[in-house]
Amino acid sequence: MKAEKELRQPSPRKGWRRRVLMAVFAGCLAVGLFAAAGCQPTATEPTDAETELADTGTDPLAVTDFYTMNAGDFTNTDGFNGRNMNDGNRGCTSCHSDLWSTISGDVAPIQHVLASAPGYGKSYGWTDCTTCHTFNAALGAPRLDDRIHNTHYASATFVESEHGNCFSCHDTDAEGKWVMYDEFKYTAQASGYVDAADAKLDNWLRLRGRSAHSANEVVIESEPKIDVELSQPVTDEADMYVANNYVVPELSADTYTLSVTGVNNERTFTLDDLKALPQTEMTVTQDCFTNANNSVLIGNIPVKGVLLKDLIDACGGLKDGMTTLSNHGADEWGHRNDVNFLIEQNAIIALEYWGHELTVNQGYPVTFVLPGVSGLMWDKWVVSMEFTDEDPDNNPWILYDVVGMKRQFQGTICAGWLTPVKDGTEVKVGDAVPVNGYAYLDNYMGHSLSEIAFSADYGNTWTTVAVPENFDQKQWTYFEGTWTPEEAGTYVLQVKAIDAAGSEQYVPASVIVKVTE
Ligand SMILES: Nc1nc2c(c(=O)[nH]1)N[C@H]1C(S)=C(S)[C@@H](COP(=O)(O)O)O[C@H]1N2
Ligand SMILES: [Mo]
Repeated sequence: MKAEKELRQPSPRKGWRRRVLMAVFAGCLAVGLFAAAGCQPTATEPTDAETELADTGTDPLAVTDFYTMNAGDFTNTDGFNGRNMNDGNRGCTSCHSDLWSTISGDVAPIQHVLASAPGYGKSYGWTDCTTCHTFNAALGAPRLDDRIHNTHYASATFVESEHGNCFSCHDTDAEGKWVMYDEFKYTAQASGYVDAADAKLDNWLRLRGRSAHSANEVVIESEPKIDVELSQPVTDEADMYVANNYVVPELSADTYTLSVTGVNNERTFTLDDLKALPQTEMTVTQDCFTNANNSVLIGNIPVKGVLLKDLIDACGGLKDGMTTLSNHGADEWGHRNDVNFLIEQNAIIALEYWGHELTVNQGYPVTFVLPGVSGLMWDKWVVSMEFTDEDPDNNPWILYDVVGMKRQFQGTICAGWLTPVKDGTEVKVGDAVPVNGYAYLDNYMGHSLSEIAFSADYGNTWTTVAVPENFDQKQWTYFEGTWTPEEAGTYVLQVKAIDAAGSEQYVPASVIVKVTE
């Protein structure tokens, strides 16, 4: 079995003083009041806790300086990009090489749900934080906007050495609204015009001696020469994410039991009892509900275990009138769902992933796998399953319809670039540049992935590839092939997932590629 990836350990690693400071600071964060008694700074200097939080963490900060214009991932011209855009000094990852190092250091006041370093060679960015940190509700992370502003403006590194300011992290759009630079840089507006693909604009710029089609030298290419094959490969286990909402329980095979009630013969299964039931194998994609567009909280897993239908049979069938299944995990996470829906989706009580017993983080010894539905409903460490006559529609964990998903729940309809994996990748003009990535759509309520679409003109035109009818909709669809750029310059390549039922991923996944002669 492969070693598990780097995981966040909740155990403190620093001295007592730091822990006390952290606890005080975390308490302040929790109530959101710096003026609360005991939290009020006693001097105009930042407190020790604030300075430590803002200036250290464990992330080796990249040295940036807002005063030193830097074209960053865009073509280095001494015009729009070099003198005005300043991409190299803007956005989270211009200073924090990977927000995973930031949150997995002491900067995280409590254990994060996201418990693994990003797989696939990617890094976590701003959108990986906002998926949870904009819930503003009990089920979710606290609001972070004020806190992030405070920690940056209390940091001598940010303010004094790096000359950081509002525009380090933000931009303003054509309506004058504040937006996040990290997202804005992929939009047509960042090019200096609202519609970068307008042919008149191309001419206007050329008449002024510009080589490219937009003010920021991004090449606007309709129908890019992207040539890809589609497949449904299994994910390398080392790339798979871990999400633990509560405290991880350590269950032992010797004492583990699964109690099943609401069936004709109520039973308490040991792990050996479960292994003795008929075993089924399937490959199925797990995505976190909060997977940000272009992110890594997704993977295609070979699963082995007992189908829900076979478990019910082994218990002599459901008692009359039972409509709903409530799962309970040993950590108190769990869900209630319509039994017929679960059976239709091929729900399976998993004992193995990737041909081995589950690891603790995968839910050892037993995870309830719900194919076609976001990972939050794949209850890990399941210790009891109760069939009841509750109204299955009165479900606090409603299945969201993927049409009109909030951006926080992009995971239900999502695509991402795995190659090129990072912005600013440099390639040569005329070369067949390797591209690959995934598209995925939660497969229920009639939704299925019909097409994957690519654009290199800020979404003005899309080149679509149809997903073959015989593909398994409960697995991701992987695209792999080449893109051949015919002109030097910077490109913003975009990909999005399209739903047969008419919806689509509305924030496409983008990657910036520099093409040189
Ligand atoms: N018991 C339990 N099950 C759980 C969770 C949890 O915190 N506790 N997290 C859920 C979420 S939000 C996701 S995305 C998946 C993550 O599974 P993984 O860590 O095996 O990738 O487990 C789900 N099942
Ligand atoms: Mo999740």
